[in-house]
Amino acid sequence: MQYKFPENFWWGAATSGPQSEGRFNKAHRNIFDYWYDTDPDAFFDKVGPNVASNFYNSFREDIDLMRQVGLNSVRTSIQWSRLMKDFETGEVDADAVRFYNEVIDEFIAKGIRPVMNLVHFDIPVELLHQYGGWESKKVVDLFVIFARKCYELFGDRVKDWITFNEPMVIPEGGYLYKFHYPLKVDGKAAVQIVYNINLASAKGVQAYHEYCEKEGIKDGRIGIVINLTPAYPRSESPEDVAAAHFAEIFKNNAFLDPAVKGEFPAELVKILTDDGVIWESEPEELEIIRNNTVDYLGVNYYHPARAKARETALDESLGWLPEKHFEDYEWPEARINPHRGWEIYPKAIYDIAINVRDNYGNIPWYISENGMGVEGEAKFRNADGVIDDDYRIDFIKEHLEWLHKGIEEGANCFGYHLWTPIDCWSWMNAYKNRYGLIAVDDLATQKKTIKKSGVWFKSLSENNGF
Ligand code: BGP
Repeated sequence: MQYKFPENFWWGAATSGPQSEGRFNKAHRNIFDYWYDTDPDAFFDKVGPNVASNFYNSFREDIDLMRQVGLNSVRTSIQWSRLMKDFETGEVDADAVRFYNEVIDEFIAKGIRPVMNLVHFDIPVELLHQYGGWESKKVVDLFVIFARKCYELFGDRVKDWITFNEPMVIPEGGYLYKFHYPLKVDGKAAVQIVYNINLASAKGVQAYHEYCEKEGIKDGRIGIVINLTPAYPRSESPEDVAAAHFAEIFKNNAFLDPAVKGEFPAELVKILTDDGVIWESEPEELEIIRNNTVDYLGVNYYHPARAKARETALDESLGWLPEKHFEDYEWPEARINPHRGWEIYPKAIYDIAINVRDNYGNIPWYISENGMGVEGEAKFRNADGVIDDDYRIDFIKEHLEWLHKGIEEGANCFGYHLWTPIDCWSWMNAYKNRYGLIAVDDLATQKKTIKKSGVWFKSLSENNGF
């Protein structure tokens, strides 16, 4: 064996409620449910979240498949729009409580550690329509009501919590680049949302620590999952380096720094102030952010960013955009995943490991998502009906080699989660790109088959390396 990982390493996979459960028996609609109901054409093949991978109905079989591919930990999310009957009073939906209780118990019975996330891009659509979603601090307070309920209901068994998955995607998708509902372009709102979500996450951390204190729970912890896209400059010229630096502090540090260090990067605050788009903040909120940093960190890593000094004019009519300070650069040597269009650059995982080691107090962290989306996977099915996805095995190995190097050099990384256990529904792309260790062979029948990578992942997990 060439690559051995630390003891008790998490070998797992991640999914989310909206992408796996299906909309069965839901108390409310989230923004994706609503978007699909009002504009199904926006989704690949017009496939929406109605069935997803049917986890609501087949969670026992699905969790058994997850056990069969060797997962010792799995992250999913509790849907706000399923759990809460009344967002203000905190009244919960009885069927949702039953469902999440049974899911959590089933994971534990199968020897899989459940990692529970609270927001995976999804908020109940009423909170968007009534209050303006994350633009509003009212929604921050309603989030705390939801978070508290989750801890109270499930915190006796769930010991690993996450406040938000990839919080930056919320302003990017919904308020800058129009790939998520509400499909706005409003840079100032996006910046306020960055702040409000940081505040919500800190309040969620605070509420969890209070809950543990009250219940005498000593082994619980709470973190945040951030999609880190290290930004590499086109050249060593000061202009390109400054552009990449801005991309880095806007895309990554705007969440990483408050979550881990309790403060926003001063340089970012200055630039946003100079640009006239700085968020509205109160001293007591900044105090909450300062005093409620996370216990651990999840890092989603798919691809790096590459930046150069801006050369082409921005469309002024769009108002302020972060791209004022950089321009995306297409590195000619980049290896691109042709299906998803994302660059494959495994070394960035090592760079992240060293950055967290040196600049973030070597906080405990894990890779909470990494993976390869492939279109038309059915063509790789062999005579036995199994998808021969050697490309996925190679992709994982390459990333693990760099992660291993980081760990050997002192990175405090305790696990690796693949996106995703079972092919699942993806936001706009629906079922176009498949990521799972387990295939959904047919969306209509929901027949599921372990892929070659699933068999390999089991040996990876059992051997604690490869
Ligand atoms: C991450 C999200 C996941 C998942 C994944 C794959 O950003 O946290 O929810 O969707 O990306 O991306 P996609 O489904 O867009 O191909």
